[in-house]
Amino acid sequence: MQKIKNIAVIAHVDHGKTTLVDQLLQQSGTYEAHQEVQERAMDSNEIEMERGITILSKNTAITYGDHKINIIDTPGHADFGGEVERVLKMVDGVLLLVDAQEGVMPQTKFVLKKAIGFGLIPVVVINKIDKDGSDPDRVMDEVFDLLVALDANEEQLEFPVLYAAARDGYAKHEMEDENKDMVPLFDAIIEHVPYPQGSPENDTQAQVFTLDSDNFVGRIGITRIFNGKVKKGDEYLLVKADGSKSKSRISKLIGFKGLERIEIQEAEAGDIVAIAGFNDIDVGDSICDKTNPVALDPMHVEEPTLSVIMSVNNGPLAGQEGKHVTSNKIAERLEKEMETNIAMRMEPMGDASFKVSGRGELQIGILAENMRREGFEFMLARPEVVVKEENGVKMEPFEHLVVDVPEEFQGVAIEKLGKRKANMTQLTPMPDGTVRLEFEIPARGLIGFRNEFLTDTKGEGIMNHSYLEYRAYTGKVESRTPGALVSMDDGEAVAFSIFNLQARGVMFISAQEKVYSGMVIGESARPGDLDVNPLKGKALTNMRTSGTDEAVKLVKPRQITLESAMEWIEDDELIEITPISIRIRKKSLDPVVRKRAARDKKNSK
Ligand SMILES: Nc1nc2c(ncn2[C@@H]2O[C@H](COP(=O)(O)OP(=O)(O)OP(=O)(O)O)[C@@H](O)[C@H]2O)c(=O)[nH]1
Ligand SMILES: [Mg+2]
Repeated sequence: MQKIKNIAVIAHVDHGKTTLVDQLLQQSGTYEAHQEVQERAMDSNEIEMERGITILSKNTAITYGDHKINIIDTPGHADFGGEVERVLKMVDGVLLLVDAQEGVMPQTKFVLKKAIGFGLIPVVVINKIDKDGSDPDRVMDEVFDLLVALDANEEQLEFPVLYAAARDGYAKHEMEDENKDMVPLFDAIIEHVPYPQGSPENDTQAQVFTLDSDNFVGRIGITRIFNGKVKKGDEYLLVKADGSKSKSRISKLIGFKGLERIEIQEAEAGDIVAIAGFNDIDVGDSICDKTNPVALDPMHVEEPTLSVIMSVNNGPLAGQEGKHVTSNKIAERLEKEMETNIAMRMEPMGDASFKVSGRGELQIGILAENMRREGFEFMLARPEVVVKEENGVKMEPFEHLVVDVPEEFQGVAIEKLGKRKANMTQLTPMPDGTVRLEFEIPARGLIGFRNEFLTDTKGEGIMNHSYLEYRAYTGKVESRTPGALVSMDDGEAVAFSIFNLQARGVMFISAQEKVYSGMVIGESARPGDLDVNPLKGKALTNMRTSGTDEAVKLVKPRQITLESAMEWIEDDELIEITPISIRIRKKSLDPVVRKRAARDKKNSK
């Protein structure tokens, strides 16, 4: 039997997981001599490369001495926490990376808590020790305290520690040791990560934890084999979470080697392979021996905490830029997403709209971004937290929030967060003159907070949060104060009017951009919406063509991105998303209807 180690690399966002995997691939000699490899090679999809973050967990395998090491790189951003949860069940050990300067962050806690829950012993890697502000001793203490707080057992508390600079390709047991290579880390993996349990002699039991597809063979399940063997051409029983069963033959078996996938004939207990041949294979399904099927526990992933209504674009500019615009097409696309993305949910709401739920704004935003790149056109409403009822009590999700701010902004940060019902749990002065403030806050209070926070801290504040738990509902939290500048006419915006409107607030549009009545074209400097006319062309006669005219100096409009729009909009607004444009509009385009609604709202207060 082959000697196998299965590990997942887990950490808070940006602490260096994918960079570390690069080095493990490189230094184990997995690449061919002439193979050209990009930095952060595992971040292979388009949005991952653009943003430099990992979104989907991915696996690879290396050979070290007489061992095969299967490695799963996981995303660090809190919104993709569901990816990490399901991956942890597939491995026998984790590398927990912690940035030697930033220390333990919200997602460090989240992922470590899950790993401890699965009984895994972490190999702790204090990473980025090359950084100027790094303080490995302090960070090491933080990790130890965290493990104690998480009720780790004796064995887990004796976790091995390495000090590393993944980017520079070395890890070592003691800070005093020489900066050389990754050998100490390879050895620590071999020494401390247990061998897989189970045996190739038992009846087959395997579980799918990720889906993939291939133009030739269709759906592929990436699978951990817990017992027995899987052989190409043999017949197995697929057992789904609901207990339903179906028999199929494995048409193709794929093994991992570095960034490559190779066809294999057979694999056995302990290994991770990709299996084709089961048409309706899903995440969480078990592949079992056909005569003695014993299914594995279906996977538990924490429920979504945030939802947003996605609907068909019904604005005046609808259908001009997108390829897929109907509710049927949108439904089909969302259904496909839900098959692979088990941390998300979708529910048709009637009226050509769907409720899409996930772990956070970024997760939903990435789905929306992928859809617009595929040619979809649709609208999104303001994200809402998923409220539940437990024993007759209304409950809402809470988050653990850490903000790092220069000392002078401590006051404003605490004040603003107070208004959003945050409760401060810790205040730590950091060596670099900043202050680290920790809070527990209703997730609702965080919607739209990032923009405000960055403005208040002149861009110097850093915030990080991650899901904590459901708690009793806290009542009203404050949201956006400035009103919207709303266009009162259809047509193309005129430079002269935009120039005049600049005094009223911050513009979102440039001259010649298409606008319509009810479209939000800027943020007002004051509270309350303002209907404005961006088409006033009367001044055109006494002006020369735009561009050559010194009189009209337009400030660059604020760039509206999908995520900034999701943060910015209020309940009575929508984001219109097409492959080309992102616009914000009022739900109701009719100014009379809006005025009446505003009056009713005022009267009800
Ligand atoms: N100074 C320093 N920077 C590093 C080191 N390791 C990684 N980085 C940098 O940290 C940044 C994030 O690295 P990634 O490997 O993408 O981090 P990650 O943990 O995979 O991030 P997510 O997958 O998005 O959670 C990159 O700019 C790396 O170059 C290190 O040892 N020292
Ligand atoms: Mg990564």
